[in-house]
Amino acid sequence: MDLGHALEATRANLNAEIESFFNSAPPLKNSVDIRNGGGRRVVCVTAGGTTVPLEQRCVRYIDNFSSGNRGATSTEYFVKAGYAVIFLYRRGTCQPYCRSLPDDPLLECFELTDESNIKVHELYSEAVKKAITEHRAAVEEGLLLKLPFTTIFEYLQILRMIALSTSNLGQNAMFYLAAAVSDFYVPWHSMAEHKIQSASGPLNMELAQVPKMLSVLRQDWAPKAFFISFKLETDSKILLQKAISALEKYKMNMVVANELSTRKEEVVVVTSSEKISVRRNKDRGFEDVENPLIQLLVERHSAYIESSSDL
Ligand code: 9Z3
Repeated sequence: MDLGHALEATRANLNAEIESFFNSAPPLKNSVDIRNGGGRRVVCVTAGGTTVPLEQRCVRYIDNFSSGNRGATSTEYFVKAGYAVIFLYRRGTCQPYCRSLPDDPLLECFELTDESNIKVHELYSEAVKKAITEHRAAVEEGLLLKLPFTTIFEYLQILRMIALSTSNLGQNAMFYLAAAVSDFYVPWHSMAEHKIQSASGPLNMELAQVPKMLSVLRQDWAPKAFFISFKLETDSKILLQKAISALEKYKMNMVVANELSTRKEEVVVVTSSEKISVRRNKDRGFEDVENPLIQLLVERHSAYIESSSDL
C-alpha cells in the first residue's frame, strides 16, 4: 500500500470509530441552536474535566483533574475583548465572574437583618456587586452562553453540535480547548447497567481509547475556525515536545503548554514558528496569567482573520 492509500485507510478507520462512538453514546437531553448576526467573533471555551462512567446507572466514575479556573477566567477576558463566549463547562466547577467570591457564597456573603430581610455582608459587598453586574451585562448583551457537561459522552456530543452550528461563522469562530478530556472510556454498550458488586471480588476492566476527535473537529466540523488546544504535563522535560507534536498532529493554530504546578504563573504558547512564554505580571498584584494570554490570542486571531480575507 502506498502512503496516500495508507493515510486514507487510517482516516476511514478514525471516521468509523468516531461514528460508532456517537452512535453508541447515550442521547443528550437538550440541544443547542446558535445564531449570530453581525459577524461578531465567537469563542467556544471548554473547562473542567470529563468523567468516564463505569455503570450506565452511574454510581462510580473515573475523573480528569481540572478546577475549571482556566476556562472561567479566560471567559471573562474574552467577553471583555468583545467576543461572544460559549462556555462548555463541567457541572459544579468554577464559573465566570465568581472567582472572588468565597466557596459557599450563599452562606458566607449574606446575613439576615431581621426575620424577613437579607443583606450582603459588608466584607463581600463589592465582590457580590461586581459579580452580579458583570455577569448580567454579559448575558444581556448575548455574550455568554453556558452549557454544562459531566461525562465524556455529553462533552463530545455538545462540542460537535457547537462546532457544526458555528461553521457559518468561518474564521470568526475560535475554539479554546482548556477542558481536561478523558483518553480512555467504557463504551456504553459494554458498560454494566447496574452498580458493580464488590462481592464478586477484584474488578478487572478494559478501557477503550477515546477516538481522537481533535483532528475531526479541526478538519471536518469547523475547518475555518481558529484553534487553540492545551497540553498539560507534570514532567516539564517532555512538555514542549508534546505541545509541538499536538500542534502538528492536530493542525492547531496554537497550543498552550502548561505544567500542573506552575499553571497559574506561566504558560508557553507554541505556534509553528515560535514559543512564546506568557507570565502573570506579579507587579500588578492579583493579575491573572489569562490576561496577557487572551490578549495575545485575540491579536493572533485578528491576524488570522485578516490573512484569510486576503485570499
Ligand atoms: C489544561 O491544560 C488546563 O490549562 C488545566 C487548567 C486543566 C491545567 P484548572 O482547570 O487547570 O484551572 O484547574 N487543559 C488541557 C488538559 C488536557 O487534558 N489536555 C490534553 C492533553 O494534555 C489534550 S486535550 O493531552
